[in-house]
Amino acid sequence: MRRLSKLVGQLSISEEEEKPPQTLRQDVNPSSASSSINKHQRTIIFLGCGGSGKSSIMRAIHPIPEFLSLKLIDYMYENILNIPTFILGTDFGKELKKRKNQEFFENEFNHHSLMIYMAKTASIWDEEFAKKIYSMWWDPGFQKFVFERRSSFAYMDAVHYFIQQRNFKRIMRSGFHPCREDTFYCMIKTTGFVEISYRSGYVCVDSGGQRTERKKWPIHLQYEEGKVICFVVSLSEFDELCYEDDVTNRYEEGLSNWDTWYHNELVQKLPIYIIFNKMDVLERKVKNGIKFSDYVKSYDGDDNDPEAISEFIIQRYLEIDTFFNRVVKHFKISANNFDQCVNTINEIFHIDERYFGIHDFRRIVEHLLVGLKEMEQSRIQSSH
Ligand SMILES: Nc1nc2c(ncn2[C@@H]2O[C@H](COP(=O)(O)OP(=O)(O)OP(=O)(O)O)[C@@H](O)[C@H]2O)c(=O)[nH]1
Ligand SMILES: [Mg+2]
Repeated sequence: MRRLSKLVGQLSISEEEEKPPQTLRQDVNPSSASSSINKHQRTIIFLGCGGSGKSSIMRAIHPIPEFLSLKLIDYMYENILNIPTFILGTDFGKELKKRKNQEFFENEFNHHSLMIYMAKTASIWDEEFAKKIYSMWWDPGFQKFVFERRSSFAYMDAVHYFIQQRNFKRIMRSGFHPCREDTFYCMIKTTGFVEISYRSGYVCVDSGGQRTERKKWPIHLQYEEGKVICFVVSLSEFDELCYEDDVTNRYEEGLSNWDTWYHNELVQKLPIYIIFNKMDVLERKVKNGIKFSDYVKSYDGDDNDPEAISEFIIQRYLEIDTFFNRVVKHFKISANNFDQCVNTINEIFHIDERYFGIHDFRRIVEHLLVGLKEMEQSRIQSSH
């Protein structure tokens, strides 16, 4: 039997809750941010929208120690319950009440009994409740309902892992110790910044990617020698809505966020890398028959070809960089492939060591190019 501290709502670790595990969150104030970076160290600042996989990449290269991973167990429970709680507590719940029970659940559930069970979880998660939740998640009617409305729910990637029978059974067992995969999939929205020392002299800084968190990004974007930016982009978010407003398509949000920060003058001073993440999730969605072109109307390629779709997305991002060619390199990965993450981060640090001497020279050339472009534009305008 487990007691949960908090069930409903978003999974950010906030100040009001118990002190978060040390390495999961670290707020940095503007004055201390740049001074915390040693002059001779190499630093990657991870930026990107919420859910793109920044923290997952950090966990892949720097596993959470066991004593901290135990603190994530409650969040795993929350990941499993978040969608049912959301469904029953919002207009979806009202919609369900109107529908005949059979249209929603094919098993023995009904809305009323589920509400009672959900209310019970506010304090206790026992064997009986775990069984109910498991069979609810695997009820074909419930699965269909969630699938149809998947664009409204965050947590899908985490839930997909936690409700698999072999994982669910382990998690429910008393004395459960999370393995590396469990902590990888556990979704906790990052607030503030999390700094890890990857190797001696090599630091990675994770940031929160939700809209409110992005306002804090400039804290870490002051120019420093040895600092680079790594944008993380999800390749699989095209059929999802932003958690922030439940309206904006996340693919659109991702592109416009990239466009905005690419042109930000702080970002312009730093070398940029892009990691296109969640290739495995994109492949799974394509396999499940979800059509990219239903969501991105400008795509006229093959909806059954994840490679073609990912290349299309990558080109949309890189075309914003056509003029300046500021993106040093881009990568396509699945963060659940830990070796791939380690190789990618090593490569960024390695390239960057070679690249450094010429970065300042590039910046001078870029300024000259901007000047030339503006002169050319004003010449064209005056000749009309
Ligand atoms: N299958 C799969 N899941 C992934 C991958 N990358 C991330 N995830 C899952 O996606 C969810 C969100 O990932 P996070 O790393 O928390 O996203 P984030 O960018 O840190 O989000 P914020 O902290 O809100 O800015 C987690 O449940 C991860 O386990 C991936 O490549 N494949
Ligand atoms: Mg995060």
